[in-house]
Amino acid sequence: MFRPLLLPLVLIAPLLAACGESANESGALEVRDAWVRASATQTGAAYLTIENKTGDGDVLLEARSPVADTVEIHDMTVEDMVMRMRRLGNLPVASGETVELAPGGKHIMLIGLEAPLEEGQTVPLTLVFETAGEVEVEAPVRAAGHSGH
Ligand SMILES: [Cu+2]
Repeated sequence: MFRPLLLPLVLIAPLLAACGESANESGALEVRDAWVRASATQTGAAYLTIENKTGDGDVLLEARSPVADTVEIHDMTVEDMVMRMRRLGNLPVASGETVELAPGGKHIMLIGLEAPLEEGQTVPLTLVFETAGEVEVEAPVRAAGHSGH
């Protein structure tokens, strides 16, 4: 009874894969408005907006930057009036979703800075997505008090 089911599945699988590819061509995964908070300490934070117009879900797996030893994806929450940061293993960006990394919330943590980050500098960031692959952005350094646009 089960054997006849195997053949149709084998035929359908390549068709599904082809659908996924064409959906990717209809839109892009866009990373925009990247900026890095000025820092005179060993750590810094980067903020940006990810918009997924590909028609498929994607996942931010990791981030890299030559200015820091370690780069992590963090989320910040307030518990009992205390700001707490926690590391996220990854950051899913569903189809059609726009995820904003902004002060007080999700951010890219730059740990072990080679040098202070001063206004006027630009920091290269590489974001590695499961499907879109590596996306590179140049993030200007802005004053510590900057809160967005
Ligand atoms: Cu953090």
